[in-house]
Amino acid sequence: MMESLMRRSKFHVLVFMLFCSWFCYVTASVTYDHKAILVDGKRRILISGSIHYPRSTPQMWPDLIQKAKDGGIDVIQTYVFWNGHEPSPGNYYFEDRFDLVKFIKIVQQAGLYVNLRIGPYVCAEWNFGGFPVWLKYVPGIAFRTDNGPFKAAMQKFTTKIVNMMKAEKLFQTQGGPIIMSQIENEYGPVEWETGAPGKAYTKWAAQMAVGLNTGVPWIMCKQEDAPDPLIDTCNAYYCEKFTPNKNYKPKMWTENWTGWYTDYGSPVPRRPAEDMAFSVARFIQNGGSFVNYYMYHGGTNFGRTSSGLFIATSYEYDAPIDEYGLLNEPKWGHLRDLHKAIKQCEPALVSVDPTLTLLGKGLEAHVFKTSFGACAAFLANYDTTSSRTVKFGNGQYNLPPWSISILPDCKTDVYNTARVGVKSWEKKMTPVNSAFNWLSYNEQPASSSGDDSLTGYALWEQVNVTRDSSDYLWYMTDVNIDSNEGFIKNGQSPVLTAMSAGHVLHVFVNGQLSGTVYGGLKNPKLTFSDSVKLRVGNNKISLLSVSIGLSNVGSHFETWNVGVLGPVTLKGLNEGTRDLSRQKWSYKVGLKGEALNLHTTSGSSSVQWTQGSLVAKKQPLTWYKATFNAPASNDPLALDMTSMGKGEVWINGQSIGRHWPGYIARGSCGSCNYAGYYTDTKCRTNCGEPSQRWYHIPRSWLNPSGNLVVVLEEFGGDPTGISLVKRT
Ligand SMILES: *[C@@H]1O[C@H](CO)[C@@H](O)[C@H](O)[C@H]1NC(C)=O
Ligand SMILES: CC(=O)N[C@H]1CO[C@H](CO)[C@@H](O)[C@@H]1O
Repeated sequence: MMESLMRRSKFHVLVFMLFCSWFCYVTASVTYDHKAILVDGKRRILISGSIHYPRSTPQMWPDLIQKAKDGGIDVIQTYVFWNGHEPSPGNYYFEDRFDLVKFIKIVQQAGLYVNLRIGPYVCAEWNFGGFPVWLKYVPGIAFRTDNGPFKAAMQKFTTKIVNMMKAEKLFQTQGGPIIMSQIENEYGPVEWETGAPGKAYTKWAAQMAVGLNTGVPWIMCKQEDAPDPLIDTCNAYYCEKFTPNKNYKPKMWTENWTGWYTDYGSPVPRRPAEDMAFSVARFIQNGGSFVNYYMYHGGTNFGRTSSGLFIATSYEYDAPIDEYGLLNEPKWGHLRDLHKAIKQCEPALVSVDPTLTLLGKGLEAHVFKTSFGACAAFLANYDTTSSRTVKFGNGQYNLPPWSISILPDCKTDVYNTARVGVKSWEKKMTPVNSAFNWLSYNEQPASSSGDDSLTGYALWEQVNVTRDSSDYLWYMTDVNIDSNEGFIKNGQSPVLTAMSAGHVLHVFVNGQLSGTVYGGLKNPKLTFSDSVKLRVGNNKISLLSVSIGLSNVGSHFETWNVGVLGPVTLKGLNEGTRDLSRQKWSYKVGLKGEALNLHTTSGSSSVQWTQGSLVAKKQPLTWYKATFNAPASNDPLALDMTSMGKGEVWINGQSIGRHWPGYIARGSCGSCNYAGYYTDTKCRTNCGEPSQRWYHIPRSWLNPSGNLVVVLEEFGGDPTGISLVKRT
């Protein structure tokens, strides 16, 4: 008896294994049709959320992904960040925050799918749109068009990523979580501008991608002419009117903005949970089957990764999970409830196209009624101000303004997008430590000397010289003043004018700061023009030009310049105006403190720091350091930097990003009137306050005690105002 049972169960296992190796092999597939993406032959309504792996730490990933799963997310969408992975040609990096394979495996362990947007152009408010800076200096290159060197580099990197995913068996057809990949990114508008070479490039990119045989579909977002078999998808605040370019492709929304990014000097954008839910329900009721939240967790632009659009270090995006990994309520919960309601409708949604019935002016019913008895209905009220009661079937339904009710059985209203059943949480930042004991180190402004190695009789473009190895470039020159100069005799000062392509300029004359000017998001260009104190004999002019990352978007953004391109002139001399642009200039890349690695433990002990009452305050170009112990609780931590100007902050040698409060002009905040059409000039908060006050310190970067914090301050600030806070 025993024996025969065992034999029988062994036989079953064997049959099962045979069956599975045949059956599972045959069915592991991702395809699509006019309704939806089919996973293993089954149509799916998929809710996706963007989480960009380098914008959080590996220690945060499991929790973020679990919270996404609990919020009803099926798919995690991420870009692939080329410049993080290939810092110099052929030299690859896939560790720590750039451990892409680890990130995807964590998603897989949570039982979610991945939409991998390889790009490799990603935009994303990320430095240089994700392109490595060295790529710009490949001879004969032109980005994102029918150009040999560019296509070769793009193909090489895309192939590298695809092969890596294949080797780790991460595509769905190999048993992995990746159900879709993306090539290029929002190229449609660029193609339109580029013309024939743009069209040829689109074709090439699609063919190249398909040739990599990933076994899963490729998408192109914002690309109306995406060649078959690629799917064109929509990116916007609302996408319900979007139709794919072929009727056998599903209606998909790859970037649904949960908010917007923050830039220095602008208010912080917000998008209400109700409007977010409304837009998703509206897309689904119009036959949409894939929605992605951009962002589901925005995170942080650590280090120097934010782009030259004056993008702040925080990339919180008003996303359902906040920068610190905490739930942003009521948004997270309200969307979770929406996802539940949509999932209840899934059998009907994937089976038939909706029929539209008008129930009155601005009132619609979208009904998915199947032949097998499943029925789901969406009742919509587009009126932005008044509630309406509608008759539908045998029932009556009250619809608040600008809302959609979901009836998974065509009878019961289980969810309305404007009725929020979730409590909002008050987010608090509470100080946790007594004051830091700061030491300071003053960086002397660089000036020209006889042995400068970089010199020329011209003003050089900044990135050409720095290759973005630092935000800083010194432009240094000498000005000789004769004792006969009229301004000396009558006690006046000549006017120095320096024009720069961006982004910030500090002007030093004979070692003294004469002034600081900066551009902004709308116009990065700037001009310094002010009287300067010059003495008889030799004067040292030192211009410290500062970049805030490189542009990530715009027509041929790769050709946009940074730095002092001139002219640089001196007005008010006997000779009239002296043009300094073509005289001898010396260059120095980076700050002395950077070369000394002052942000690290070993580097910071290589110089003499000032302590006690002599610690510098309100002095430009100053480095500060202190040590602190980690607070015991597990609450997320941040530094309140309101008392400081601009610069960068490091914790135990790792950069938590550039700091810059960027005060917001009061006039730039509109009232929040989202109903109707959402635009990013409305719904902004924090007017009159800093764009960014708090800077996230990842817990995993801290030791229990003796943590080194180093601050580089350019403008001059008061370090005694810096405080460590916890987010609760
Ligand atoms: C770039 O830098 C080199 C020196 O490294 C210089 O010769 C050249 O003129 C610079 N070009 C521009 C456009 O600044
Ligand atoms: C055209 C446009 O505005 N595209 C933006 C969509 O949103 C992403 C994320 O914020 C940006 O990277 C794109 O530039």
